[in-house]
Amino acid sequence: MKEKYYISTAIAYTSGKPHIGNTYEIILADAIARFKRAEGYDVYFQTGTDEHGEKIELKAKEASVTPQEYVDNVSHVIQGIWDKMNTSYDRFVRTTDKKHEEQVQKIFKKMYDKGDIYKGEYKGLYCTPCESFWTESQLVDGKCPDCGREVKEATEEAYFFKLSKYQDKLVDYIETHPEFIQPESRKNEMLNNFIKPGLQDLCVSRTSFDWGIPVPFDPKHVVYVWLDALTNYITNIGYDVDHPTDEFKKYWPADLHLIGKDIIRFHTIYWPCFLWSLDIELPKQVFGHPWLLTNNDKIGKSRGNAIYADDLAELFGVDAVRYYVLHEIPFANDGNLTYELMIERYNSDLANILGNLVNRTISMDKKYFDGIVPTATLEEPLDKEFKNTINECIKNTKNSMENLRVADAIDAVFEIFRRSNKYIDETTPWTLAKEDNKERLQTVIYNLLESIRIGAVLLHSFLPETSEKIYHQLNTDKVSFESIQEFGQLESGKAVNEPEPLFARIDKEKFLEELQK
Ligand code: ME8
Repeated sequence: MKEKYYISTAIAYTSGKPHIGNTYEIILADAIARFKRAEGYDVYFQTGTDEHGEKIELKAKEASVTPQEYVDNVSHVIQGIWDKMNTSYDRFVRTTDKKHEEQVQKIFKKMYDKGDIYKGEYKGLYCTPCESFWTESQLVDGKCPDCGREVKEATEEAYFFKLSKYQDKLVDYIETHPEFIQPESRKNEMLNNFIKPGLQDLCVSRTSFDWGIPVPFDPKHVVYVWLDALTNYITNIGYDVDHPTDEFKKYWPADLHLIGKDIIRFHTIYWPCFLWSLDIELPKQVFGHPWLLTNNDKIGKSRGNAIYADDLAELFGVDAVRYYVLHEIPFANDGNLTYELMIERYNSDLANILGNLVNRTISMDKKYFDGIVPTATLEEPLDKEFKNTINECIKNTKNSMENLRVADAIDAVFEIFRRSNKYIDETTPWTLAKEDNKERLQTVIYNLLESIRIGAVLLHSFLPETSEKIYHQLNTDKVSFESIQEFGQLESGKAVNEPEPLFARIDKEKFLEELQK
């Protein structure tokens, strides 16, 4: 029996097309899911779209379509981008799925019957023309931020969830489960800034708009969008209030909820309390990844600086985009994206370090051995050091992935390619050829081909397409993690395929000029 591993991303809002920052998350999750599969886990990888709420209702109105038509279209666009980026999710879920909606209603009812949801009054500042409640801090010059008119104090009937009931349990849980919130700095932020100062009961229904799941026993209310959205993690793997399915029993608790740092609060405060209310175990870990900025600025559609993954993929190729975002966003700090940086990384890492290495090595094998993979027979002390470094890199990649340090992991893989380039400089195969030192030349070329194969096997989780191109050029089907446990599994005597450039160098000036146009 393979051990299961359930990983999820946030479900993206269908208010508009997702930018490269949102897309980073699915690529990050994909790298983790692929790596876990390669390690032998039975992976279940879930993503999807979050489709209810007032904002979407308004967007649909602006576009003169029904909310359902609006979300059908945007959800389709989002899934298209996830597919374009070659992400290997197992299920793409939508909160407008009937099955999900039914379960959310049952969940709401169960919490109500248990006494965790009660009817109360929502007090706030109300703008009558906009039919909206605002908090003091949302007002602009004391007036409605949408229409600029006066607001007045008002109360509205609403349902509340007893968050306060779970406060002590939550503090205790977070303190005794240091792995639950990652990175660690976020854990302290949640405890000290949000939970310990006191949890207030949460308003979990709205009557000011319609585009939501109706409260089953009081349908003029719709369920608060975060209660609806968070439960996607269980409703789509067969959770049922009355009869949890085998699939649910198999995959829950989730091993990892991968989300952005701005929504950690919802996942580590509301979500645990909702689950406890349903008598369900908590997910094992919530990882709040940092953000991707453009020109060191927050990406926002309204700021006019949104960059989209599909546009970048047209310009640079899918794997170059995957490489950039995975490599440039460290574990706990925001990353930055500009076209200049993207071109620099592309040229230095992908075209030079990786592309050149593969091209030179296969070409040398063609030139010196007619493309036949030679046998390594004349080892020198340098080779031992070389192989040790490769083995270290394998270990470092695995350790980094274990700790979700994906940027470090991809760097460890590239260390294999860097070390291999250095090995070429150290051994100078062209001199060996000139000196007719055939045995040594065979060994050197073999070691290089084998290190490229090992690198490609590890690279597969991050840049699957590139990795498969390398397998093809090497003409090898030795691509499992078992096959890299020991150096030397590439079969001698087989012929490699034609070398083909993996990444053509980009002329930065010309490229930026074209882009301006
Ligand atoms: O928050 N860089 O959806 P969403 C990296 N529907 N990640 C970013 C980012 C950036 N610049 N901007 C946003 C929602 N994200 C809810 C989730 S889950 C039950 C409901 C991340 O479309 C963000 O943190 O606004 C979130 O994890 C994901 O993109 C989707 O954001």
